[in-house]
Parts: sequence; structure tokens; C-alpha cells
Amino acid sequence: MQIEKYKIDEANHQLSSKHQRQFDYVAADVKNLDEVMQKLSAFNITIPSWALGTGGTRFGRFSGGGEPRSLEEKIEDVGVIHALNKSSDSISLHIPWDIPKNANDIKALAAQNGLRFDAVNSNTFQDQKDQQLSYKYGSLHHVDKAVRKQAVEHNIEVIKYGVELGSNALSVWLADGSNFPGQLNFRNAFQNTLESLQEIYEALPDDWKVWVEYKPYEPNFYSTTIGDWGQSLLLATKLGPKASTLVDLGHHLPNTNIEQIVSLLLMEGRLAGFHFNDSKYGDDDLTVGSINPYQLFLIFNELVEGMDARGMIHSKDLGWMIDASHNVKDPIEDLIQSVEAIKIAYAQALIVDTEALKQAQLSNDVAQAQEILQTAYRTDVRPLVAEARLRTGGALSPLAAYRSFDVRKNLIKERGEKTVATGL
Ligand code: PSV
Ligand code: MN
Repeated sequence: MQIEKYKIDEANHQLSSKHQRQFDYVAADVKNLDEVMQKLSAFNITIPSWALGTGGTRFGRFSGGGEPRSLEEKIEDVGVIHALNKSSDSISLHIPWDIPKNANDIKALAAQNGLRFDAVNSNTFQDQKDQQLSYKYGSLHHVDKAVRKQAVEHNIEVIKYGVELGSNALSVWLADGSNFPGQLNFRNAFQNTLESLQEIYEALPDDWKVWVEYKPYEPNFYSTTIGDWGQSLLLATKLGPKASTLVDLGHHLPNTNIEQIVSLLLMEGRLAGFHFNDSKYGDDDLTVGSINPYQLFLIFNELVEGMDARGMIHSKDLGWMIDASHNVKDPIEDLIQSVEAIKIAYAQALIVDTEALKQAQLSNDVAQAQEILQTAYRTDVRPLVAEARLRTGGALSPLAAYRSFDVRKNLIKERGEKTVATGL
């Protein structure tokens, strides 16, 4: 389903005078307005192919209807999001959930929708149909060399799909771990993982990267072989310069100071990028910014400061992606909300008075330092984000436009009430 430009223009027209008033009000106090607008316009967040269907839990799944029945339809859905927000110009595939049958056709369809392919994700946490050996006791860390070999070969195959699609990063998340004390020799598990990753690393094309994701628990509940950022960083460092650590916000124990982790990974040049989501208890995969938007802002504050210190280009030099799930919302609406939350946090970080903050830190003026951060956080930057969208041809309010165009109703008509998204 294509969103016609004239419809977006009409929807924007209705909101334009209110928007102008709100934009002028906030813009008047932004010292670096041009820079902020330019950076917001350039900033895009990748949509994962597995987030376009309704999510579920182990207890059930309640489809809202009109779910994409193929990779082609997933690309169309991301096209809808991008047409509305002009901030979601890429899609990330999970193999084998989404295997492109004909890479050239799929690439052409993506290009028609203004999209490119971001990192490709391997999957050794499930057994696939016709798979010879099982991952019941892990994959890259397995005690049996033959299982490790099968998992390595799968990752190399994923790289091949990625090359055909024009992607340039492999994202690896391992479920490998143990459920009971005594089950695993930790050192052997780590060494096996390292050796397997080394084989995958050898197969990376010159301009490729490998992103190593960590997670403390689930599906294993006693130990996870890549359980935290230290273990991931250790692997990345041993592997070489093409390897770095991927931070999924939901993959931390409660109250972890994620912004500090981000700051140090950046300092070491080993931050690959993000899987954004939000959580209250564990890996809840909730809409970004729905539970703890202040933490998201603090992360972006470290990102802007740390990337600027290294002369990095915000929009290009890290992988920005959502990894969330939506059990009771329309997935497209949820993704629009997540992208918006990310851009709001980014905009707030861009207006932090960094010079004043540096001075406050150097003079141990704790109250002032807090005040500076909270002034930025408490600024309503939504009109800045909307203006950046307007200037790049998007909708002032993507969610309102999506609803007024009856997109979901049309998708249900086209695809059916009871469709189940491929993949998951
Ligand atoms: C695991 O929980 C994870 O965060 C990894 O990124 C996977 O690839 C993704 O979720 C699968 O849903
Ligand atoms: Mn993830």
C-alpha cells in the first residue's frame, strides 16, 4: 500500500498553523537550531522485519489482522512508516524467518519504498525444519564440534544473503547458556564461542562488521555465555576491529546504568549500535520511551557527547534499530511511536548546553549539572522533530495521518482478518 504525497500534504495543511506557533515558541530558545534541524532530518532508525506482525507471549497471541504474509508485504509496511515519518529508511532481516527468494527483486521493491537493508541477523536459537543437529544445548558454544560447525555455516550463509541485499553487518545474538549449576564449563563455553566467532569473522567481507549482542537471561536461566557487555566486549576485542558490542536496552538487569555502559563502549570504539525498546521488569520489548523516557534521554546524552568527542557522524556511524514487540497494539502504530520517542530523546540531547555542563562538572557543581540536563529533558522538543519531518516530506503527525488514511482497515481488506505474519 502506497501513501500518496498529496494526502500527507493535506493532513499537514490542517495542522500547520498550530504547528508553526509551537515550533516558533521552542525554536526561539534553541541556540544551535540549524544544526539540530539538520541532524534530526538525517537521523533514521531501522525497522526489524520481525516487528511488523502482532507479537505474543508463551500464553497466547492475539492478531489485529492485516498482518504481512510475506517479506514483500513487510517491506511495504516499512514503506508506509517511512513515507509518514521519513525516519525509517531501512529494514533488518532475520534469517531464516525472512529469506529473500530473489535478492534483486527484493532490493528493487525496497528501493521503490525508499528503503535499504541494514544488519542481517542469524538465528541459532531455534531448530529449523530439516536441520541436522539440534541447538537444544546451544550453538556456537556447543560441546560438540559438529553442532558448532553447523551454526558457523548458518552465520556464513546469512552473510551471503546480506551481501546480495547490500547490507554490511551481521548481528549475532546467542541463546547459548545453561539452566542449572554444573551443566556447563564456563571457560570451555566461552572459548568455543570465541573460536566459532573467529571462523565467522574470517568470512566477513572487507567492509563488513559483526555485532555481538549480549543478554543476561532467557531462554537460559542460570548462565548465558554472552551475558553482559563485558563478555561481549571481551569477545569483540579478541576478534578484531570489525567486531563490536550491540546494546539491546532490554538486555540488562533492573536499574543497570545503561548510559554508563554506552559511554565506555563508545570510548573504546566498540559500540556497534542499539536495539531500542523499553521495559519495566526484564526483556519486555515494550514501545521505546513508554516506561523510562528519562533513561533514553540520558543514553542519547552520552551518545551525542561521546560521538562528538570521536568525530563520529550521528546518523551513520552506529546501528540504530528497534527491537520491540507489540501484543495489543497495531504494530505499525507502535513502531511509529517508538521512532518518535527515539527522535525526541535525540533532540533533547542535541539541545543540552554542553559547555555549561562541562563547566559544572569541572567545578563539581552537582546541582547545576543536574539542572542543565533536566532543562533539556523538560523542553518540549516535539515541534522540532515535527518540523524536521515536514522539511523532509513527512507528516507533521505520522500517527494521526496513519489513522486518518485508514491504513490498517485497508490492509485488513487486502490481506484478511486472520493473517499471521511470516517469521516468528
Ligand atoms: C533476543 O531477545 C533478541 O533481542 C535478539 O536481538 C534477537 O535477534 C531478537 O530478540 C529476536 O526477537
Ligand atoms: Mn535484540
